[in-house]
Amino acid sequence: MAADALIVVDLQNDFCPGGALAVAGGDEIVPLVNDLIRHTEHVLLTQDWHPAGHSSFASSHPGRQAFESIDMPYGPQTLWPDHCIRGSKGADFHTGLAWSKAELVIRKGFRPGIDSYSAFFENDRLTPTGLAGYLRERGIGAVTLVGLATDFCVAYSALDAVKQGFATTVRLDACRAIDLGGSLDTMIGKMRDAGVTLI
Ligand code: VGL
Ligand code: ZN
Repeated sequence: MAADALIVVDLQNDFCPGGALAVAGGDEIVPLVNDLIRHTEHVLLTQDWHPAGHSSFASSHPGRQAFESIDMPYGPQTLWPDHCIRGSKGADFHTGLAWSKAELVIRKGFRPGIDSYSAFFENDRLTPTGLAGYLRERGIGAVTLVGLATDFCVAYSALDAVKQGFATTVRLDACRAIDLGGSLDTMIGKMRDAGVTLI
């Protein structure tokens, strides 16, 4: 029988209160996520992992502000405050997260010219991270996603997981959203339409 995996998305200091791109209540989910980790055999983590000067940072585009959208060669891209710079404190997992059980940490967003919300494909929607192949080789057929942020990295990961043929669940009670211009409602609708199980 195919196994299940829990994927904890970007539960990093910069997405928690006090961080560079804080998600409201981001730290509140840590106890529940730890509970899910305890009760799941296969645990994977994702880690947003940008080089300094990354193209998704507003600071890399003179005259542009964070949370504006720009056109990149691969399509529209929201600009963000500098965050999750690889090796920095902000890129570390939240100190309360019981991450040691994780069998894999998948890092994303490390190519200077492409952002990556999804744990499966970067924002050009073509460059794979290798996660789908890893899950298939491990015999994992179903994934449950939790973490930050609901309407960006969790949602893009969930939509790609379904497309890649994995039975996909998002535990909304163990996620928190950025909610930029209605993005939470939009992405919840997209996940529901795509066949993601929302709990
Ligand atoms: C994320 C914006 C930029 C996320 C990552 O984890 O949802 N959002 N980088
Ligand atoms: Zn990022």
